[in-house]
Amino acid sequence: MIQNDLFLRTLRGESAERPPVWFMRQAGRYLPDYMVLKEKYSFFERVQNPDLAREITVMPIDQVGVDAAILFSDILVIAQSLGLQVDMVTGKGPVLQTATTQAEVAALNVENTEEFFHYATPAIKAVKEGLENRVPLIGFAGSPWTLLCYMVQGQGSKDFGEAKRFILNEPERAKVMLEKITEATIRYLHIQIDAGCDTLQIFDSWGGMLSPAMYDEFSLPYMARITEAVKDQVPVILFAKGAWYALDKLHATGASALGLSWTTSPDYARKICGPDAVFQGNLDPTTLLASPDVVARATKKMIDSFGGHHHIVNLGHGVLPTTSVDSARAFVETAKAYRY
Ligand code: 1CP
Repeated sequence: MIQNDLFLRTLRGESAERPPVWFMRQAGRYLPDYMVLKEKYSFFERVQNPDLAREITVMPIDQVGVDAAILFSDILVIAQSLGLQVDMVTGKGPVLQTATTQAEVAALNVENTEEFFHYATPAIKAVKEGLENRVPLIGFAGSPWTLLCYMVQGQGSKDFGEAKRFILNEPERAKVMLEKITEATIRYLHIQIDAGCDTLQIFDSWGGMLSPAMYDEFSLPYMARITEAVKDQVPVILFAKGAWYALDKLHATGASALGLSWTTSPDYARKICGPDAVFQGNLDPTTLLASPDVVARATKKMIDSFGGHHHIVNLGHGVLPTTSVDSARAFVETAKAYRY
């Protein structure tokens, strides 16, 4: 049994004395002790070595006191498992081998999933040991559309113009690719569940870059398939950043909670999804660049705006690398001191 099960109870729609709190990208980026490990080991060593994965995943539990842990890994591991080279380049971010031609898309190998992820089970088991049943562990994957963005563009981008050109010019080939990513993702999530992840989040970080009609065609069906494949085993959180127009359809997938970015108001989300929906979010991450007392006031106001129930406190996107540990703690402590 997990000692602090506030997060799991909230995901089940049960009432609670206060909202649970964790934040996206809490396991890397801003903690000084993480920076030391980052200097010493490559990114994929940190992901694949069970001792390093445990140390990094548990760090924010010990140092900032969040109510849930998120496995240290990256969404781009699915691109690797399908056979593409991924390099994390210091100062630049991820650089990927791309797949756009018919032959390159045909070569993406779903059958390699279990063999590629041989490291994941020992890493997750080590993390669970390190957590000592204190808080639940969140496993995760990227959405197929967000993965396609990187696999076509080859790196991060402001507009993912190459990825959009690809789905416009080659919609059928794009769908073959999205199918393959979906299948590999479902297999990988089953590995995460079997190894001990208590819940899963799907990051559709670039969902909101699509028009509503394009979202219905190129992202939603694959998010729905993934949710359907795992939701009877663990609660699923869908975070489609900026895709406020799809909230009703994302809710209809049967996911346990929906993540909101800071551009979506809780009032609007509750109106669209009804009073029983559970939401996660949605403080603007740049707020944490302010001083701790400003952060505390803004966090309290944000929690108030969710109306006193069915809420998981989080940011509206990942924590920024320049965030101070004191401001991150002010965010967490404000949520922990809150009472409904
Ligand atoms: O060595 C480093 O520290 C490199 C920075 C880094 C880190 C810490 C990358 C490269 N990935 C990660 C870890 C990571 N990524 C986690 C682990 C848990 C945590 O930090 O709490 C998670 C959940 C992710 C998810 C992820 N990776 C997303 C979805 C969430 C989001 O922020 O939108 C995305 C889009 C990525 C891609 C990625 N990986 C790394 C970077 C710098 C990026 C963004 C690239 C870009 O588009 O510019």
